[in-house]
Amino acid sequence: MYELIKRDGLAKRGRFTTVHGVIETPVFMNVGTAAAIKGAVSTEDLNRIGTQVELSNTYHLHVRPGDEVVKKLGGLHKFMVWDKPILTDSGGFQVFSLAGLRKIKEEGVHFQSHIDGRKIFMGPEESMRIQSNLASTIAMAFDECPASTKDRDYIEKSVARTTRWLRRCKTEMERLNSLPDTINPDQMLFGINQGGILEDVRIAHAQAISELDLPGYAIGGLAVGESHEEMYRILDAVVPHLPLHKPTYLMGVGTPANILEAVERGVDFFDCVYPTRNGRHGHVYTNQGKLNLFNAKYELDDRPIEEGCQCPVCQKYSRAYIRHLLKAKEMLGMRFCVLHNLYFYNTMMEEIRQAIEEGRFKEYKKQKLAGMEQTKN
Ligand code: PRF
Ligand code: ZN
Repeated sequence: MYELIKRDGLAKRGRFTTVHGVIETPVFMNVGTAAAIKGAVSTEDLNRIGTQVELSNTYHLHVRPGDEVVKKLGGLHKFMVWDKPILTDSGGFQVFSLAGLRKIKEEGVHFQSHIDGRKIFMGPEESMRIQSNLASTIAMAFDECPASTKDRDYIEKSVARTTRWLRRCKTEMERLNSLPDTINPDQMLFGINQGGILEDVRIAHAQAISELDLPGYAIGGLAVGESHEEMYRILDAVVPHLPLHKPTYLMGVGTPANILEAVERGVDFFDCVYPTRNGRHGHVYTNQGKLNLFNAKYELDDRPIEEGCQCPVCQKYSRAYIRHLLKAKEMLGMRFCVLHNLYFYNTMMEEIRQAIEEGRFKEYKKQKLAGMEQTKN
């Protein structure tokens, strides 16, 4: 299913074939947590700007509208009118970062909904059942992402439990895929590597989960408060211990610079809220750095966000107009910034793929970073 097309140093140019179509890697997955890209961007927009994968969240969709509702409506693809691949995160991370009072036990996690305070229990089996109801292309394993401040003893115990949870996820997913009323019987399960910033724990865990022979593996527990250098050090250590001929996914990362560094170390999949979140705050990416469109200096600037950008916004609208929309709190201002930013991220991935194919990734990375470092706010 994963074809390694080309290597340039450690960087991988891959092709991952799914029942919902092909994913060319390295790829950026566009975050639509609650089956919506924040900033009033539709799946039609995603298609228009040439994106490949959408990402949603088990926890959010379980709380609202409910995965049973989505199942009754034919699954997430039909519900949000998107026929390309969808990856769903397992809920593990969101439970730890969002939910109120929680208690972690061997069977799973007891916690309170961030919407109405209702008591919820989620373990590996519940997460797999919810993701099976959503019928995403790729389901993520139910893991614990321990805080970066936890000590070695805690991390080791947590990682061992995450491994036991992964075996339960695999068993449950196989069972669900064989049921007659399952919407996507080809749903795939990706394992998640954890271990904080302890290289030895990370490597042992990567080896243990690789034995389960899953179709892909993620690296979780990074970009949670450690420095960029620590994150790169962990990637240097762990990526070589994950299967070369399967996709590697770095969860929740990151800035364009983080993505370039991780691609160089062999990562295939990324997701991050930055392009959508920054766009909603009027921060837009360009090859000359990030702009804050609220800045007074754009009041009379009739140029597009970025000269030469082929996104639907830059074809027509000026910085001055978008600045006005943002200042007037018109939703259209946010929408324009988010569309441009998603286009920027997805186009960067396309440039990365091209550069790897042509064996000039290092050069491309250097030039891209040099441009973006001259941030002119
Ligand atoms: N686990 C899961 N989802 C995640 C993470 C994780 O560790 C992260 C960490 N950056 C983002 N999303 N399941
Ligand atoms: Zn643009």
